[in-house]
Amino acid sequence: MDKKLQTSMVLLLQTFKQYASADGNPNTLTKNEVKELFKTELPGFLEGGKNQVEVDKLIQDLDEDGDSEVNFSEFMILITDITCAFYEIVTS
Ligand SMILES: [Ca+2]
Repeated sequence: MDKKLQTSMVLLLQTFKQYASADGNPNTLTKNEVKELFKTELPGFLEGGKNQVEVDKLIQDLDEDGDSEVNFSEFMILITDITCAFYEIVTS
């Protein structure tokens, strides 16, 4: 399979856009959109977004510009962190 990285990048973009478009600003994720994304795309992570306190804390940590929503750059930081954590597990 060629172009795995390119395919992954397009999927990241499409996934972000899909959830960000649900509500309000189509370029940012609200708390509810973050919860939906976790529940569907990362089940098992933060118990699928069920723990509101953890979701709130995560958004607070991610939200570098302080607007209470998660933009694409902030989303990518999260994905990078999670992917690096997986890498540690897989290679240890
Ligand atoms: Ca939105």
